[in-house]
Amino acid sequence: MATFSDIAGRLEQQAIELPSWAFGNSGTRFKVFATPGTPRTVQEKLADAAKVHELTGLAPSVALHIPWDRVDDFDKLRLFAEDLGVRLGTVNSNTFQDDDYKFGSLTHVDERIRAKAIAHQLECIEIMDFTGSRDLKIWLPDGTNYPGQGDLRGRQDRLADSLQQVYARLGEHQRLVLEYKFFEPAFYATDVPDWGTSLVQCLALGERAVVCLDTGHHAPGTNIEFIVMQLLRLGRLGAFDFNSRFYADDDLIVGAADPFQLFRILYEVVRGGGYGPDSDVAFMLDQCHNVEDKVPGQIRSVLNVQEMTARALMVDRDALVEAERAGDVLGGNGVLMDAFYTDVRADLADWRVSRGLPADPMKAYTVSGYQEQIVADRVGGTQAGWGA
Ligand code: PSV
Ligand code: MN
Repeated sequence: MATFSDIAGRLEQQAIELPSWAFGNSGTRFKVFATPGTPRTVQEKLADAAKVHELTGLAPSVALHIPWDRVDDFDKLRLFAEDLGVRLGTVNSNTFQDDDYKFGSLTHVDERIRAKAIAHQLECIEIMDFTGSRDLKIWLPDGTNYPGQGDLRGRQDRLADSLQQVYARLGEHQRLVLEYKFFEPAFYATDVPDWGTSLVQCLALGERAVVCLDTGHHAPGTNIEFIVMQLLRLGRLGAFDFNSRFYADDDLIVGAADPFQLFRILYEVVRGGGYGPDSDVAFMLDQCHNVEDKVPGQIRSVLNVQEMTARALMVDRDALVEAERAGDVLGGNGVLMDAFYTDVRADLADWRVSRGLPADPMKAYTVSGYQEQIVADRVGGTQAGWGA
C-alpha cells in the first residue's frame, strides 16, 4: 500500500465547490428553523464560504443558485468573491419554485411555459458570462404523480428539444450539466430519473453536455461507484453533488451516513482518471444544514471528502491487479480494505500545518470567534433560505 507521504503531493490537487445555499436556512416540509448568524445576502454567504476555504484550503469556489443569488451586477459580485479569496463557480438554474411549473418546466406541454423555462436557462448562461462560470447545472422538478397524467414519451421529446435550445447558447468553454433524481417532487415518473436518461439526453446534445451525479438521488442499495466508473469510462461524468442520505434525499453531510461508500466512490474516481489536473469533473457539495451550524457543517464536509480521497489514493492498484489475475478474491478485497481502514487524520493535520493551515480546522473555527461575530453582526434583515 502507498504511504501517506507517497500521496501527499496529490492532495494539493483537491478543490471542492461549496453551494451558496448551504449557508442559508433550510429544513423539511414540516419546518425551517432559523439559525442565528445566517447570511441575509449572497455577499454574506460568500464571506462564510471564504472562511471555510481559509481554514481548510479545500474550497476555492462557490456555486450559485438563481434566483436565490440574483444580484444586479454579477461582474461586481465576481470581484467581491475574488477579494475574499474565492471564485464563483457553477450556476444552478431553478424551475421548481414558480407556480407556472406545477406541471413541468422544460418538458411542459404548454409552449408558453416551456419557453419561459428555456428563457430562465438562457438567463443563467448570461450570468455565467459575467461570473466566468464554466457550468450550467440543470436539475428539473419535472415529472408526474399519476399514471396517465402526462405522456411519458412526449415529455421526453420536449425535454430534448428544450435542452437543444439551451445547449446552442453555450459559449465555447461552457458546459451543460444535467442532474438526475429518481423521485421528488414527482412520485410516479420523473422525467430525468436516472444516469441513463441523463446520459442519453447529453449524448444527443454534444460533447459539452455531461451528467451530474448527486449521491443522494438513488434508490437505497444502488451501487453508485459503478455509475461513477461507467460515466468516467464514457467521458460524461461532469460533476458530483456530494451529500449523504439515510432515507430519501436527506442532503446530510457527505461521508456522515456511509463513509465506506464515499471511499468506494472516490476510489473509482481516482481509478477512472477523475481526480487531478487532467480531469474536468467538478466536485461540488449539495447539502443543507437544517439543525447544525452551517459554516462548521461545511468544514466537516470538505474534510470528510479529503480524508476519503487520501485513503482512496493510497490503494495499491498493482496489488489489486495481481489479486484479480490470480483469482484471489479475499486478497483483492483485503487490499481495498487496508486503505479504507487507514486512519490518515494525524498525517493530514501535519500536512495542513506544513501548508500554513490549522491542524484542526473544526477546532480553529470554534476558537476563531467567527460564529459569535456573525451572530452579533447579522441582526435584522431577512435570513437567506432555501425557499427565499
Ligand atoms: C434537487 O434535489 C437538488 O439536488 C438540485 O441540485 C437542486 O438544485 C438542489 O437540490 C437544491 O438544493
Ligand atoms: Mn443536487
